Amino acid sequence: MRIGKLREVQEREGLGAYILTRTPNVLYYTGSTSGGILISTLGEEPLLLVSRMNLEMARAEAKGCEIATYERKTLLRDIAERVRRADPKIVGFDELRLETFLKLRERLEGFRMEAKPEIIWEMRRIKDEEEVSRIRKACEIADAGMEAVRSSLKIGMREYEVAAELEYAMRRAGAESLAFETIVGSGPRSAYPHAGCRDRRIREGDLIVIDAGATYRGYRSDITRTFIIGRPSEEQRRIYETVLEANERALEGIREGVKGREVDAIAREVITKAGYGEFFTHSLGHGVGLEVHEPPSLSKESEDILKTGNIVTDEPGIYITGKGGVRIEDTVLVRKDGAERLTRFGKSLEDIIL
Ligand SMILES: [Mn+2]
Repeated sequence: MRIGKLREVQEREGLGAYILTRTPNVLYYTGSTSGGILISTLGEEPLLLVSRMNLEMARAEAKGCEIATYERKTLLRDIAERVRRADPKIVGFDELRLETFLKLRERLEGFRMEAKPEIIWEMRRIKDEEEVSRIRKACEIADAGMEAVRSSLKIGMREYEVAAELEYAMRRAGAESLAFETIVGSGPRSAYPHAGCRDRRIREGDLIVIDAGATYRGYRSDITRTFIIGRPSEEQRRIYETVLEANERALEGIREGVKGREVDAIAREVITKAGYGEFFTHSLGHGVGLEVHEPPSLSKESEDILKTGNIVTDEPGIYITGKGGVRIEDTVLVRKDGAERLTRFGKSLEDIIL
């Protein structure tokens, strides 16, 4: 059980009590999407405090913990009481709003409180078989969304209409929700990495960056493809091929034991050598799981060392203001000797020229 493993880590770190407030963390350790506050102390059974509204859901879903309801007025008192009973050397927590932290610290006078999100991420970043299979399915669903784009995208459509086709196909393929708000950035708007989705109509010669993902049984996927409608210009072709090479070379570099920043450097070097270094304005990738942005990070500064079971994105891009942008992104599974690409939608020029 994951919660048992958390207690082992708590023992190792001297965290007699650990408070989890983030819904994805509560889900990870209990299996319930009820949200609430999970308090793990050494000695007693973990306690999940949920709102009255979510009590039945927690009862049906949560495993390995005692369940009780809380009232907003008495929540901090209840947490403090449980924590005090464990008499911990250190009280760890994943995340607290500043105001909550200050109030709770008052109630826990005499105890040391420490933000320790890393002990959770240490576990969450290594996906077990069940998690991998859910993310694999979320990636298949996202691929189905891209197929729908390829078969429906036409000149004159508005960006939100393209998003609608994609999202409908993902729902039909089993998405329980979107992994995040779909990005459809066309023409000059493709140069905005976070373009969102507007009412602009697609025109001949546009680059169209589409970044989307699905959630399947809590787990997410993340894929970006850039489509070109009509005959690409020489420059569009050069930019596209540079980003594709960066994406593929980085993919070849991903394996257990490699540092996040080393993989970022592989992609960055390809783009810099082609003369576009200054236009690759973000990091190469991030972990994906219950959330769409998780550790480990593939960035210039990242000291994260990749391990078997990490699932990360590989998403280089080039963005030229006024002209447009290209991003190509896959979700990939880190293995001992290499990476397995979980998003399978084609990315050669033939696949994306419409
Ligand atoms: Mn991403």
